[in-house]
Amino acid sequence: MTVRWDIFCTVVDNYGDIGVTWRLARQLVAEHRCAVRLWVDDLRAFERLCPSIDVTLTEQWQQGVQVRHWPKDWQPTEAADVVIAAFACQLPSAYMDAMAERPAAPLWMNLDYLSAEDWVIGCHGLPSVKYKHVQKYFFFPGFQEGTGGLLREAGLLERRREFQQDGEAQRAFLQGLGVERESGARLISLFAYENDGLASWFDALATDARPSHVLVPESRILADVERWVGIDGLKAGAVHRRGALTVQVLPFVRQDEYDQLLWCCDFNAVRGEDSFVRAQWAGRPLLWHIYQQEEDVHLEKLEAFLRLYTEGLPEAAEKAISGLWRAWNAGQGVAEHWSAACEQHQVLAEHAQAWCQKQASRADLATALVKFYRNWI
Ligand code: TRH
Repeated sequence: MTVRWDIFCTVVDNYGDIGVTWRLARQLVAEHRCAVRLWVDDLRAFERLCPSIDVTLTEQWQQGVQVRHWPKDWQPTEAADVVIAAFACQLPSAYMDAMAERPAAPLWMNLDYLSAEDWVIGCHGLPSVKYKHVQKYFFFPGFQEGTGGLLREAGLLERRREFQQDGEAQRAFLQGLGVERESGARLISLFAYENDGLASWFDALATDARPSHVLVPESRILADVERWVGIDGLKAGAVHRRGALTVQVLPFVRQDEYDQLLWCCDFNAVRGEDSFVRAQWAGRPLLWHIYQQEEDVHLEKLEAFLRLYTEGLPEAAEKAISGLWRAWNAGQGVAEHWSAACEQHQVLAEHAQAWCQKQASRADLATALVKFYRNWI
């Protein structure tokens, strides 16, 4: 019997909420034959990752997923067998009543934000609150045994490896974005929040002996890029050269194309949650701009991840990557740290591959969710 899933997503800001839930919904359909309704309150954010979304529709099918606009004025609907509230979003009260009225209560889970902190292991899978007799559970993604794992589609690493070995496929992909890769140039993708440290990084790249080509999808960091370049209103397609650095603005691409962009680059600057995980699956060195939280709690999350990620690295490489990440997240100058990371590039590149393999040896998040449901019934 097909298991019916409802995934609820409120777009708080940015693209992580919809990015994660859209990825999960597709995987549950494609790999676990689930019937999935994805309820999203902001179809415009969704449209940026998936341009085939029609923002005027209340209901539509996309890649086997039933996408439903989550209206403020909720209309009665039957509850599914498994209900996922992504990132602690509040379900409509009429829907919670529908859950309680089912002959058999659904499995209700909160899919939490990703964190490398140790406490996650102790909380993953625990019961949370109850609504009437319907029990809610915590489901935590994570990097360690005892967590829900990371989203990773079947065959992802094989597809990535094939693409990375196929120079022609990469050239054609980049050409489609208007990018001509100069031979010998370091290719870098840059997706980040506003960051005062950007100018110091670009200065270092511009005066470097090796040329760099930085690809910047239209996003929040663009204002800092404009300041450095000295031109306002940069749009996709804009190319600026200074010294050894070429900066090129890209359009915001489809989610699967973003993967390919990461796979092409020698180094990826990413942010938030989903792009951060995708950069790890790219198997290349990365720089993470973590989502800022009140009272700087994000800095503890950054340190927790660094502790795990740098395990086994020689001291010089560990210092180089940690220094770079800390400076970037503090919005400080990164020139010195960048140069240290470049010196360690080979070690960091091998480490990125090893980390990716280690993470891929564990069950992926969609499989873990399905297993959680099977064990629960
Ligand atoms: O957009 P984000 O900053 O989202 C954030 C984080 O998830 C954060 O943890 C959360 O608290 C906050 O939202 C509310 O970064 P993230 O998570 O990387 O999501 C970006 C998504 O956009 C991801 O799915 C990749 C996708 N993307 C594209 O599809 N095309 C693109 O060109 C780019 C740059 C990204």
